[in-house]
Amino acid sequence: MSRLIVALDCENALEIAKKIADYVYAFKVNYPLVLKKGLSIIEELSDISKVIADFKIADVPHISSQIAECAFNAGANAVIVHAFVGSDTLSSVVRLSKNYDGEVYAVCELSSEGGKEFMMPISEKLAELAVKTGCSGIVAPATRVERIKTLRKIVGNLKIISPGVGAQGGKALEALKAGADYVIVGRRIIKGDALKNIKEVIKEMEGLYGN
Ligand code: OMP
Repeated sequence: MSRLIVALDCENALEIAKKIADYVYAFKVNYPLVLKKGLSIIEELSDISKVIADFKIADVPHISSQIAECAFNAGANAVIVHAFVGSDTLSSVVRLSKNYDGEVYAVCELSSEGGKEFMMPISEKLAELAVKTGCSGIVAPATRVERIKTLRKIVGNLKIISPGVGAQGGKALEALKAGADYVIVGRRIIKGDALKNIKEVIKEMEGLYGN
């Protein structure tokens, strides 16, 4: 099974999704796409594959769960929430997700340089919170694979999804070897010939697939 989540951060998301669906575990949609195309894009993509709605939810509990509800009603299989908002918000989104058999991923440490400033010093605590509140998994940076190793020890068998591969400098194979279950890849695949690019990324991940 594929261990690739493709971030469809582009306007021709649907066209690309149709071309590469056979090679992905899930598609991830973010604000720019949904703000341009509307929530209906989640519904359209959900006919093709699993969809992770990356709204990086970070509000008070009753608003956060309403945001998640919109995503699940549109057909998303999972939502991404910021862990730093605390246990009440995480718990309210997890509770809501159960009505949809949906998954909740908590961001512990952003893959960007800024992720080192405030998040890295507390990301182990955030990972503990994700476990305590019943999240399905966490988001941890492929740009700093030693952090994936550390966070894996805390989250046990929760899923780790890991962005920052390709355009941000991270390597898919290294992130997976460090303990990520899935890597999230955007520009490295969606810019240019997506089918050719995804095959190249899969080649870079070879050795981890059982075939
Ligand atoms: P590329 O840099 O083009 O591969 O895109 C990365 C995708 O992963 C974007 O959709 C980001 O919003 C997302 N992302 C990060 O880049 N870093 C993080 O720490 C967390 C995420 C995320 O939650 O998906």
